[in-house]
Amino acid sequence: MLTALDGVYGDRPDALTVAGRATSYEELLGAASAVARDITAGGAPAVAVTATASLETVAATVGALLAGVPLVPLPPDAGPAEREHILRDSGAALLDVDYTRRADTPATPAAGPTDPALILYTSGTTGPPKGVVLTAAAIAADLDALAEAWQWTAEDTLVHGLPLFHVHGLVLGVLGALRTGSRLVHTGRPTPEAYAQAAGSLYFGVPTVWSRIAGSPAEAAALSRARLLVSGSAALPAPVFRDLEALTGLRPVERYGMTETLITVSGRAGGEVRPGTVGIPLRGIRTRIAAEPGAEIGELQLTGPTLFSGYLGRPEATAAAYTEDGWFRTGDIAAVDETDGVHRIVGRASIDLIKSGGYRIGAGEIENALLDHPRVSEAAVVGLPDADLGQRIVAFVVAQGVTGTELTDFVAAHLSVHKRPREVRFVTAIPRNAMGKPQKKLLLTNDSEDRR
Ligand code: MCA
Ligand code: AMP
Repeated sequence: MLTALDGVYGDRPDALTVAGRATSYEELLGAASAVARDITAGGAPAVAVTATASLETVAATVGALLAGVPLVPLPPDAGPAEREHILRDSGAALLDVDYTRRADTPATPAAGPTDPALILYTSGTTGPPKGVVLTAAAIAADLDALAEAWQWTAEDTLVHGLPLFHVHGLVLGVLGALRTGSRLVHTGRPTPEAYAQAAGSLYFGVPTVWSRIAGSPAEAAALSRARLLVSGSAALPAPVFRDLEALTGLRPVERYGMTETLITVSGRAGGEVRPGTVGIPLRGIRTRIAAEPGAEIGELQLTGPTLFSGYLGRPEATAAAYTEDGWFRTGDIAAVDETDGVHRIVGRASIDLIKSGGYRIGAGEIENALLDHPRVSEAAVVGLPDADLGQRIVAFVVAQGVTGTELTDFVAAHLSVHKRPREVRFVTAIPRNAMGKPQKKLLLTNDSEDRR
């Protein structure tokens, strides 16, 4: 699975650099093998790591793959409620990784390709996050298809600074480098300055990162030496696309995916790229649009070898994610160009799934956290358009004797910092229909309430 660790691409002291610390494949394999031995000795059904941007997280991931025990990466900014939920739901034992401790002999991989390799927690419209189970086979199929689409090879230096607890940063951004043999520079944080300094050939970012780079012309100009800029996790605004092209001479390639499906549709290196489009299906992926008769847009559904094996311990939720004839329902609304098959993501079917800074956040989860505050009697959460984040989380609450900042800090401490509302609006009542269901569409348009 991790071809580079087999030595086929050679080695170098800075094969990987994470947040300023460089390491070779040999050192990584030694550290990961020591972790693998601990995992095997521990006997837990899954293991977790606090997924800071660090070599320790990389060693934990590789160690778990070698031991054949699924890894659960915990968001490092998660509060106690979110951490406890993830650890309890997965049954994972928390790893303590020391990167300086190395095994003398490399561990031999113990897992088969169809065993679970990663369990990534992701939000639905309601309730706490669910564990998405991904096999090594699904991950390998996705990485190979992406390598083909992006002409991604051991000649590349991949640069990004994305979090290591999601598909984008961990699967593409770390396992992708270890499978293709490309050098990896993880910048710690995805700042324009760090991206400019890293001198890569291939860059990954979420639209918020690209928008910040487009707003920093000197740093953007340094990326003109790159081969390919890739954007994903949310829609790249057309003005950002154009600004990047003007500043770097490169037309960024967009790709589309989900935690449950991995990356399924992408633009091609060397191919024609149009702003606002995400390209064509990757090798092995079939897509279809479930549209009403006469309509051109509808839900994007897909099948292929990169799909997850289910939500951990939730067979009903897994079954509900598929159509009767076995296609995965993405919940995204899309259109496909009749002539060239290029896909365009138009939006999401549910108002209750928010994408902010590339993070997927369920409105229900934030509402439940707010309702846990003793001063809050009602809460409705929506994503409002935001120039920097794509959408920003706005909480409408009925509450007394508490400030917006206190409620923001409450959510940041209980769930995670990146799930905090960026704005709290106090209202006298949440608009509801005759059934008592919040009418969130009214909240999206009604901007007249008090802001505090
Ligand atoms: C602010 N901070 C706080 C609070 N307010 N801390 C505690 N309590 C508060 N109330 C602090 C934070 O700790 C942090 O500190 C600092 O403020 C900045 O945080 P924040 O404003 O949240 O960060 P940002 O600058 O807005 O983040 C933008 C970002 C980030 C870097 C683009 O959103 C990001 O990394 N996004 C990537 C998401 C991603 O990888 N998604 C992929 C999902 P300090 O700076 O000290 O830490 S996978 C997926 O979607 C599919 C498969 C796909 O297609 O890829
Ligand atoms: P996640 O589960 O965090 O992996 O988020 C998956 C969601 O991100 C998808 O269902 C889409 O709504 C969104 N997404 C990912 N890539 C793109 C893209 N290139 N354009 C628009 N939306 C995207």
